[in-house]
Amino acid sequence: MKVAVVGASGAVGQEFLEVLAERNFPLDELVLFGSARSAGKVYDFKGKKLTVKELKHNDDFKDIDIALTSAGASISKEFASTITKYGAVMIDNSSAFRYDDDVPLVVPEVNPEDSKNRPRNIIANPNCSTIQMVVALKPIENLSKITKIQVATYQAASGAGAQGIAELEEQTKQIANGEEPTIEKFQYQLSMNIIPHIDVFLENGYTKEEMKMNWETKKIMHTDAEVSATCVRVPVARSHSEAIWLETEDELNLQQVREAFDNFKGLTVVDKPEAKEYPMPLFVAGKDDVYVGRLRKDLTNPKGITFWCVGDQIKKGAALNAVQIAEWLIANGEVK
Ligand code: 11C
Repeated sequence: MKVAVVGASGAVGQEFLEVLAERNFPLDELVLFGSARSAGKVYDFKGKKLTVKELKHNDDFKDIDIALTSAGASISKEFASTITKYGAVMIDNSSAFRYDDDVPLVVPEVNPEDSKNRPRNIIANPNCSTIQMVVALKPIENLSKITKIQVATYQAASGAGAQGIAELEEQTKQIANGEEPTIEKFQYQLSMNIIPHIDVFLENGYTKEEMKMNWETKKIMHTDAEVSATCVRVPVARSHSEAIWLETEDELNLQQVREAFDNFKGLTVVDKPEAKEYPMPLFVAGKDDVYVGRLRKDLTNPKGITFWCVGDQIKKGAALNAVQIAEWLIANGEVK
């Protein structure tokens, strides 16, 4: 098994290396690719030094079985045919192909079988805020069809990459020193603030990040349920949090939902409010699972459930989900 990581120097690229090593992913060779700027950088993988190659339109992907790509949508579009030309499966973390009918959009806990139908040999990894939400929704959908979803997100600086985290840290130091904070990645100062604006505004008044949660949930869960989202950037380094309200066709009791959460692989329930135990981004950072808590009935709707959900945005929200797709392909004989 020969695996490529494209965008190796980015926050998600670096997380790919961590996750592949941590899970002892069955590979014989790992090849790193990046821009001209990151070509030549050397990273450690399981005690070996790997040098980043420049991504070019050549035959470098000839023997690659799986390419994990996270270099932005325009690079993914430009290089998709170069990457897949000789049969490599491209698992793409960008938004380039997510809404194409001939590209499956996959979260292994929810719709792994969709990975089989990939005429272009591309599988798209969803947006981080969608991934963690659908992992939490699936066990409820298994009990009764979800008819609508409302969500407010609290998204970490890591969603804007390594530079996003660096900007938050830098601003926090600058403010402590009485200096003017530097603003480059975010629309406003993020430290000591929250910003209700992620990605661009669309004609319907929602941002693209908010509509991604709508479009992607429908495609992954094969549902027509609408998602109405408000996505907000908060001064947290990594791990996105979400307050979710949903309605189901049948009225569910909390015990049923709690058991369904407990028994669902990929979810961890932390829900002892009397002991001040609930998921928080500080403690979920670096964890594989999506964490849920604060489960209760929605007081505005007898068929409504509300809960709190936290997931590591770089891990389950990006690198880990893509690696789990790769593991599923191998386990199911889709890649040999
Ligand atoms: C953020 N969710 O938190 C974004 C980052 O479509 O993969 C990931 C964007 C995407 O800013």
